[in-house]
Order: sequence, then C-alpha cells, then structure tokens
Amino acid sequence: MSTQSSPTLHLSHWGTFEAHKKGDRIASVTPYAKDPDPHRIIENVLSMQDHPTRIDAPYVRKGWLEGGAGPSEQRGRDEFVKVSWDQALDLVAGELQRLYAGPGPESIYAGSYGWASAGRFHHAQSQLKRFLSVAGGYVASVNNYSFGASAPFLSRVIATEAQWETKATTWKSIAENAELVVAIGGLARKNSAIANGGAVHHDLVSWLQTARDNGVEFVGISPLRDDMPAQTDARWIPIRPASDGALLQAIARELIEKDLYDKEFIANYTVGFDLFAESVADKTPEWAAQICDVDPQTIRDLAEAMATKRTFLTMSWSMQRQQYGEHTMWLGVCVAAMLGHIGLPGGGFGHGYASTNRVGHSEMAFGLPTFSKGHNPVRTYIPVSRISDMLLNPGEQYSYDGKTLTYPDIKLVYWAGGNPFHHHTDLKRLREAFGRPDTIVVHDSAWTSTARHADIVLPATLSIERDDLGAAITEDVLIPMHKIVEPYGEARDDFAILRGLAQRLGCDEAFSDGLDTDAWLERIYTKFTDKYAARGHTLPSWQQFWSSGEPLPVPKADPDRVMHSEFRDDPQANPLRTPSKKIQLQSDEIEDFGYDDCPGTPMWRAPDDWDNRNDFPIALIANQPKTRLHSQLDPGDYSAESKVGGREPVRMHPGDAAERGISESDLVQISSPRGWCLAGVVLSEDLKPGVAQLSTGAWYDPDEDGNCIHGNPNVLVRDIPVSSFSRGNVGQHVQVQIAAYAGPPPPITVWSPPPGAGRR
Ligand SMILES: Nc1nc2c(c(=O)[nH]1)N[C@H]1C(S)=C(S)[C@@H](COP(=O)(O)OP(=O)(O)OC[C@H]3O[C@@H](n4cnc5c(=O)[nH]c(N)nc54)[C@H](O)[C@@H]3O)O[C@H]1N2
Ligand SMILES: Nc1nc2c(c(=O)[nH]1)N[C@H]1C(S)=C(S)[C@@H](COP(=O)(O)OP(=O)(O)OC[C@H]3O[C@@H](n4cnc5c(=O)[nH]c(N)nc54)[C@H](O)[C@@H]3O)O[C@H]1N2
Ligand SMILES: [Mo]
Repeated sequence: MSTQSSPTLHLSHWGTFEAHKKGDRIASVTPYAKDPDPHRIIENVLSMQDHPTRIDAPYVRKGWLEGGAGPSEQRGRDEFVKVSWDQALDLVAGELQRLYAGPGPESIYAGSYGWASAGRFHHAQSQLKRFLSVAGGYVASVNNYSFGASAPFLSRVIATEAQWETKATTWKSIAENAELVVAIGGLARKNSAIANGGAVHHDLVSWLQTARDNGVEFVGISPLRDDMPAQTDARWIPIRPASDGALLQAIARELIEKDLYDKEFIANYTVGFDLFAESVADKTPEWAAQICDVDPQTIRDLAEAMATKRTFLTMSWSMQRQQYGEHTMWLGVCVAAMLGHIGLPGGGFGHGYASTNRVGHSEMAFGLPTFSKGHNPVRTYIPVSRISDMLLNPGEQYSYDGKTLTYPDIKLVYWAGGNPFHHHTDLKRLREAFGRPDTIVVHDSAWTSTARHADIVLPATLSIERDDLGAAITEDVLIPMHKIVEPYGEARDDFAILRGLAQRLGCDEAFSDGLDTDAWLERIYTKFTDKYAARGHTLPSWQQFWSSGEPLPVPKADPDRVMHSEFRDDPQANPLRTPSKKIQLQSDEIEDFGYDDCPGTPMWRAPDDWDNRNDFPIALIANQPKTRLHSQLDPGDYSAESKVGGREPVRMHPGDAAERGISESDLVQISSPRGWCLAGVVLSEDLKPGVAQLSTGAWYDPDEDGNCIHGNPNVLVRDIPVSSFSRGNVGQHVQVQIAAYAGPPPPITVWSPPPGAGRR
C-alpha cells in the first residue's frame, strides 16, 4: 500500500496526531483536531525519527561473534559489529535450532514484556509469541508491571483482574452521581496521556470539570499535590509514601467507633467482618497519624465525610507497586465495603482511574480487531517481574498465588517491544542476570540499554514507518495508520524479521498463513467488521476504510455502566468468583497459603526499606514520566527539553534541599544501598517534605560499577517481590539520600550509539 499525501493521521499510545512532511521526514506534528486535551509527548517523534541512536542495521556483539554463544560479563560493555540481514537471521535461526534440538523450548524465555507501539498488527510482542509458538514454544510471563500485585490478589477477594480495567464504573456515572471522590494516589493528568493501544480523546480533565460543576468534591491523598488536576479543586492530604494502609485501617476503625458503617451491606455482600473489625480495634487515628503524618482530626473528618456522602474511593495502580501492596488494596476494598456504596451509580471502589486514559471509559461494543499470538505449547511461566530471579537461580522453587513453581534454566532470552533495562528494578542485579544466558536477541528501533546488553540486535521500524490498523478498546474510532516515512536505514518490521526466521526454520506457512502485511490488515479488519455486521452494525469495506485515510466511527457499549451493580441487585444470581461468592474482608484461602508477608486478614506493615531511614531519609517516588511513555523516545524533543543539565529532573522540597546545601538546577547524586544515579534538581512546594520524585525512563547510562550518570531510578530500587503471593514489582518507592554532586559532570554517552555502531 502506498504512503498518503501529507498530512497523515497517526495513532500512538500517547495520542493521535497529524504528521506534516517536508521532503522525506516529518517536519511537524499537530494534535488530532477532535482531541480535547492533547499531550506534548507526540512531539518526541520529530527528532527521534532519525536520531543517531536509531539502529541502522543488524549488529552482533563482538565477543559473541568471535567466541560464540555462552554466558558473558561483557554484555553492555562490548563493541558491536555490523552484519548483513542474512547473516544476522542465520545466526538467530541457528541458535533457536540448537536449543530446540538440545535443552528444548523451556530454555527459551520470551515473556518479552513491554509496551511496544500502537497498531493492531505490528504489535512486537504478539508477533514474537506467534512466531515462537509455531517454532517450538517458549517460557512466558504472566501479569504486568502495572498492576502485577492487584491482578492476582483482588480476584481472590472481590473481582477479576479484567473487571478493574474494562468493567469499571464510568466517569459519566461518577460525574453525575458521586458526591465525594477520594483518590488515593491521585488522578494525575500526566498519566491519562496514554492508553495501551492508543489514545484518541483525552477527556479526563473534562470529566473532572463536569463532576466539579455538578458539585462533586474531591480529596487527593498523595505525597504530591499535582497528582490532582487543578480542575478538581481538591483538598490535598499529603501522606507519607507506603503508609496508606495505616490510614485506611484508622478510617475503618473510626467508621466502627462512630457506628457509621453500612451493616446491611456488610451482612448481605461480605464475609469476615468480625475478624476484620477485631484487627483494626486498636488502629486509632492517633496511631495512624504517627505512621502517615496525617493529623488525627483529618482522618476522623474524612471517615465521616465518606460515610455521609455517596463516595467513590479510587486507588491508583501505584498503590500496589510497593511492598505488601496487595494488602493496601485490600484495605481500600474493606473501607469501600463498609461505606456500602459498591454497585451504586457513582459510588464504590475503583482501581487505576487516570492511571491511563482507559479505566472509567466505556468500551467498543463488540471488541477490537485482533491478531492472534498463537498457542504456546510450553506451560512454564514466571510472574513477569521475576526476570533476574529466574536467570540467577535456575531450578529454584518459589511461591506464587498459592502454587509452588520452579525457575527454568534459560539459555536464550528474546525481547521485542520492551525494555527491561527501563522497567526492571535493581539494574546492577539485572546486568548480572543478563550475563548468564548463552544468547540474548533484541529487536528495537533504538539503542536502548536493553539493545546494548544483547548479543544480536535487529533494527525494527517505528510505527510511522509502516502501514497498520489503529484501534484502542475505549475509543470510538478505528484509525487507518498509513506509513508516513520510509524505514530508517535497514530497519524492518518485526513481522518481516520473524518471517525471515520462520522461513529458515521451515514454519513460515504456520506463522504467516502465507499472507503479507496488506493481506493481514485486510483480514484483521474484515473479521472485525463481520463481527459488528452480525450484530447489526454495517461498517465500510477495507478498501473504503483504508483509502479514506479518516477515522472510522465504531459503536460503544453502556456509558452508564456501574461495576458490581449486578452483584448488588442479586448476589445469588450474580455471585463473585471468590470462595464465599461475596466480598472477602478476611480470607481462609489466603491464610491457608501460609505466607507470612501476605496473611489472610488485611494488614498494614512498614516496608523493610524503612529500616534504612537513618541513612536514607528521603522517600523517593519513582513514578511515570510526564514527558514520554516510559523510556520510549527519551532523546525526543519534549523529553529532552525537560532534562536539567542533561540529566533527568528530580523534584525536591525546598526545605530538604536547603538542609543539604542544594539549589535549583544543581546536579545531585541520589544513593540507596544498591547504588547511585545523578539527576538535575527542580525545587517544588508541591511535594510533601521528606519526599523526592524522580520519574522512570531516563535511558540507563552506567558507569563502570553500573551506577547511572543520567538519572534512571531503577539503579536504586529493590528487586524484591511485593509479597510471596503475587511476586509483583515494588518499583514505585525507595528510601534514598541526596547530596550535591561535587565532581565535573560525566558526559552522557547513552544518547549516542554504542562502540562499533551507528552511521559513519
Ligand atoms: N521504578 C519503577 N519502574 C517501573 C515502573 C515504576 O512505577 N517504577 N513502572 C513499570 C510499568 S507500570 C511498566 S508498564 C514498565 C514499562 O516498561 P516497558 O514497556 O518495557 O517500557 P517502554 O519504554 O515502553 O519499552 C518499550 C520498548 O519497545 C520498543 N518498541 C516500540 N515499538 C516497537 C516495535 O514496533 N518493535 C520493536 N521491536 N520494539 C518497539 C521501544 O523502543 C522501547 O524500547 O515499566 C515499569 N517500571
Ligand atoms: N505520561 C505517562 N503516562 C503514563 C505512563 C508513562 O510512562 N508516561 N505509563 C503508563 C503505565 S504503563 C501505567 S501502568 C500507569 C501507572 O499509573 P500509576 O501507577 O497510577 O502512576 P504513577 O505515576 O506511577 O503513580 C501515580 C502517583 O501515585 C502517587 N503515589 C506513589 N506512592 C504513593 C503512596 O505510597 N501513597 C499515595 N497516597 N500515593 C502514592 C505518586 O505521587 C504518583 O504520582 O501510568 C500510565 N501512564
Ligand atoms: Mo504499566
């Protein structure tokens, strides 16, 4: 198919934009005209389309090419050698053949976690999994970094994972029916910039404005004031990070003390109240105040307001990306149950509102266009954030969700569409783990740190360099994504790369069904329109849709949906999938798993990290970045503009900075027991004193010891599980010390290609 004449509409996870070309590159982007609140992240593609860090050709690590496959500490330190596509594909195919013939598919890890790009066909992870499924199989991962603790946990006490994202009470219902919204972890506008699969209409702020106009009151409980958009006019309750469980316990106790809880709801829809009540009997507001640094009267007033108004209690996903995060969430469920508003319009419990532009929006009526990632014959998997544990401890047994699992012995790691040296914690440990396998293969469009730690690096296109079909589940349009520019250098689409491998392994027919990209797009689209037609919605033909270049409206489902309304209406006919078929305020099932760090009655426990508070007194929030999606396009225009002295900005309270002789824009060294990173200071009164904030996503730029001179907080964060139950990641928090950096600033190297690579 051909390139459209400019401007061309394009869908990305962070928004929809029109690209305007000058010659053969994109000269400017403008937000989609119907997006009410676009985000500047769309600008990052401008300089990234042909940035020096784009991978121009296939490369092989010198030590691997010369010495062959095997464990190596040289990964991330070695030079690269440019090779032809044929040579690169022969090498990867040879490794796969060697391992399938020898130790078998359980030696290949392809969880390949990551966000990749928007577009229903060129989804890197799906393409890779489809290919490896027909090639012989692979070890997979379950859950995600986003809500890896709540996904398995909440399904055992109230509702399944999917419901929190896709069956959530709508913003419309909240704006029209709530009286009070209490947002633990806030409702940050920056996070609503993105949606998995693409964002078209950014309407968080307009819903919040409508709610406010209707008289809804907002309370934001967070260490950062600006987690609540100004439109909410919110009351800010600054709280010490990782202490919310204690606050919730005190609220529960207050509701009991003042006889403010809904006894009928507790009796009809929950089990375990007596044990729960006993567990909070001594959790007075005075007790909680010591832990949370929130004054006892504020806790009492909040409990009373929540009990007397139609209340929606929402907790951001960040609330469970911390040690014991399952129980923090559980306490939120318990308080919401005591309020008795679950299942009523505008009331109840929510998880992840504003964490993306998805939760709280109704969905396309009959699902999305889909591309199948096939059927993996291998059953072995890991909870996704146990990557280092797996590579470092083959054969070791561990617990997960009531089961005992064993780490496989991985010889080859294959990653396409993700960046573990962005997303995983304790990067020095990950470096050590990445030294263990025989071979690491990475597809990416840029020299991310993961690509630099690989043996075979295959250059992938950006989404602007290929035709695709754009669609996201909570939007009401499909977008024809016409290729805008030619691929950079020798870059290929993941599909084309994997087809090259499939041909070598003799499984091309099973992988591609003999279809090229054009035929696949038509097939995916037509399957989708057939499904809608069967339900009475006729949509145009593929040719009409594609040649129009315009968004295609698609019907949506119930805009007034209320989560758990069916359960509330008739709990016998619509039971929950918990052991009691009701909301579990206590759980024998979880108690019987026997995890000391995840017992069967909701608890608050201080994270172990608090033991370090004498030496590391600052609570660092490592949250999502405002100026990009994770690490994607970090050297891009908007992301680069936010850097301070070329480093990632760290926000500090002026008081904490003054105590340390630190001023605005200073270069600082942030240390934890695991290592340090550098960052550039931004002073802000919007932080609770004692808290600093360094977002994720600065490309890891290690010194000899693995410390990061650019500002990646994952050098600092611990690689421990949330608990023995979920084994999710604790990326959100770490205790640190911050000091002015004395020496001459070391030059950033990660925004140039690694040794041996790049165009000359
Ligand atoms: N400390 C801390 N760490 C965190 C978090 C935190 O709160 N604190 N949050 C976590 C969360 S919630 C998440 S979801 C993860 C995100 O972690 P990731 O999803 O791994 O992060 P991304 O930077 O989005 O990585 C996507 C990669 O895919 C590449 N890519 C994009 N499109 C394509 C394509 O078409 N083909 C190929 N081959 N590659 C492509 C991009 O260049 C990029 O390198 O990070 C987690 N890490
Ligand atoms: N712009 C942008 N948006 C994104 C992303 C991105 O990379 N960039 N990533 C997306 C992804 S993959 C995900 S999963 C979501 C994640 O969504 P979230 O997990 O909700 O996002 P975070 O920004 O990590 O955290 C939200 C806020 O929680 C607050 N917080 C942290 N710890 C505590 C605590 O202990 N108590 C309280 N009360 N508050 C706390 C912090 O102030 C933080 O700003 O974001 C998505 N949105
Ligand atoms: Mo995420």
